[in-house]
Amino acid sequence: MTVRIGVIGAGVMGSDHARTLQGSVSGATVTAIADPVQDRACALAAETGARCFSSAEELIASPFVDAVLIASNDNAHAEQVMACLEHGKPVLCEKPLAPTVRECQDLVDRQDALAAGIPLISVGFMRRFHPAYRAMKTLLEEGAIGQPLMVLSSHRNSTCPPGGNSAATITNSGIHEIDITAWLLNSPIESVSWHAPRSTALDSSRQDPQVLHLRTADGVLTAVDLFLNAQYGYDVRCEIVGELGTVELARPHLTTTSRALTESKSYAADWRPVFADAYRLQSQAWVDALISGTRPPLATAEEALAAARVAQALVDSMNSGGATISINHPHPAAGESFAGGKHERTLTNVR
Ligand code: ISE
Repeated sequence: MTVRIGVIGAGVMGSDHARTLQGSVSGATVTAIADPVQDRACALAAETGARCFSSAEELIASPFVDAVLIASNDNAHAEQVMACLEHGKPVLCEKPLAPTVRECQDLVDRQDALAAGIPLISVGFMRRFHPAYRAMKTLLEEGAIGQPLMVLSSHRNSTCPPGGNSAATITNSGIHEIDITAWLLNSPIESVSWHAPRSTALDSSRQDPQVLHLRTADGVLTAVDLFLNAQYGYDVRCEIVGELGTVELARPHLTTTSRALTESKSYAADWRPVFADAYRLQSQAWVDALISGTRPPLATAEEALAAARVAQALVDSMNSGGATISINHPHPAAGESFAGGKHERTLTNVR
């Protein structure tokens, strides 16, 4: 069986997903591309052997589309995912599922009301498929570094496109750190605070860098620096410090050059080369599940809702000068579905 996939969005990520699905994912074929900029949709469609649409709704309704991958602007996600639910089509939506808690909640509620058996919504928190993050999680679960105590992470883009603001830094980029932290530690984030150092003069649209503090239910404290105009390259770091040792993500260098008595390492310009395997493995896992009629092992709508609640709390902290904000997760939060683990401490116990 081959799953006929329609890709919404022919920009940077839509193009990357379409090429990966068409060229490197078995059991998948890209049959449709939609983008409001029709020329862009048609150019990508010609490259991948698909039809092009200017309307996402038409693509979702098309009889040539069995499943939909959404890589459009974040603000368009909720409406497009809702349309997939109404057409009963499985959808892999790029993170964030939607920028607001309200929209994520509406999607979770609608999916629940449809009671389709296997949930239709999967969310593209692709870091969960990155081999190095997976290896770190396995080492943690095996007790290699004892109980984790703190996590030190960095998320640096070389430059950031115009059009965002400080909140978008959290809902678009910080959301990865929110999801991967809860997933790695297998514990939901229960309180956060937001901090701002001096801001770079190179971007007047937002506070940059930002520092996020995330406290999980197990009492681990995570500090993340988010710097979207770091200039020197794309750089993601993560070190977990435990009672017996540490485990660290391998650095994302593409090459090391030795020359003239000097060793130098090159960075990627953006995340695509760094996470290429993760994107491919995630899409393959999704397609495999669609073919076998099983639950896709990707992030769920409920986990994306939990991440949106944490992002909202960080924005609230930002708007209140860095106050510590608690989060109540009415749904199972990221991490809990992986081991069904119970919280060791409630927030009131956190010192
Ligand atoms: C982008 O949308 C991504 O998803 C990248 O993984 C992330 O590193 C970047 O900051 C986001 O803008």
